[in-house]
Amino acid sequence: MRLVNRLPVATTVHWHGVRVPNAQDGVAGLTQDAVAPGGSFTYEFVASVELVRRMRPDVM
Ligand SMILES: [Cu+2]
Repeated sequence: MRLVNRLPVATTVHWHGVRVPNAQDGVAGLTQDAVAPGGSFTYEFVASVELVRRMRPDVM
């Protein structure tokens, strides 16, 4: 999945509660740098049924 940040602030996608490779887990400042406005990041892992069931947006 490719994140293209069109927000005015830095962001990531965190796959909360889903087993993905650590480097793909999307915790800014811990497992990756936040994606700056206008930047992008490609998350690479095999999507499981578990992941598809849990996908939902959280805006903080
Ligand atoms: Cu989490």
